[in-house]
Amino acid sequence: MRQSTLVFVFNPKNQILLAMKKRGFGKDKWNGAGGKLEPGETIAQAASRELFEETSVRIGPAALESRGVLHFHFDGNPDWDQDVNVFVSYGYDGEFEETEEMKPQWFDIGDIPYDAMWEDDPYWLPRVLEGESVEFEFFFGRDGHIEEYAEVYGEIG
Ligand code: 6OG
Repeated sequence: MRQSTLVFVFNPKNQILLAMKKRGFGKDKWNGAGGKLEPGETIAQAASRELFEETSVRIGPAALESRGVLHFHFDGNPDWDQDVNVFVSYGYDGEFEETEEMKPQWFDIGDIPYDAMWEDDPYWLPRVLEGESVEFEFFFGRDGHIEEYAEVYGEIG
């Protein structure tokens, strides 16, 4: 399946960096930064590059902590299917900036805007915030809502 990345950065005030996607897939939703791999990149390199391109925050690949993977399937749109590799980081360089694609903003951990995020996020993001690694499978129906989901148990890379 197509590999993609998703990065959540935290600041010393224990706030989480989310970005409003201004165009394309996931438009008008708050999410971490991330996107598809380019040829020759490792998953962590792609996560680091996408974070910089979308928010101007620089975090090297080695400083990103892997927190598991989400397998997404879209009924009727198989080219959207993707494995989203989740990372967190508690340190960063620079200041975030709005870019053409994303409008970044810090949120208090207790104030995460789940109503304006992907419908799967409440299933796994709270667990990642607790320090866990997660692996889930989500099946989205043609109406854009979750039809079925399952946690995948086993070794998580
Ligand atoms: P581009 O295809 O625009 O990157 N992504 C999802 N994130 C969450 N939280 N839930 C989903 O449920 C997602 N599906 C994809 C991966 C798309 C970005 O959106 C993430 C990428 O960071 C369906 O390059």
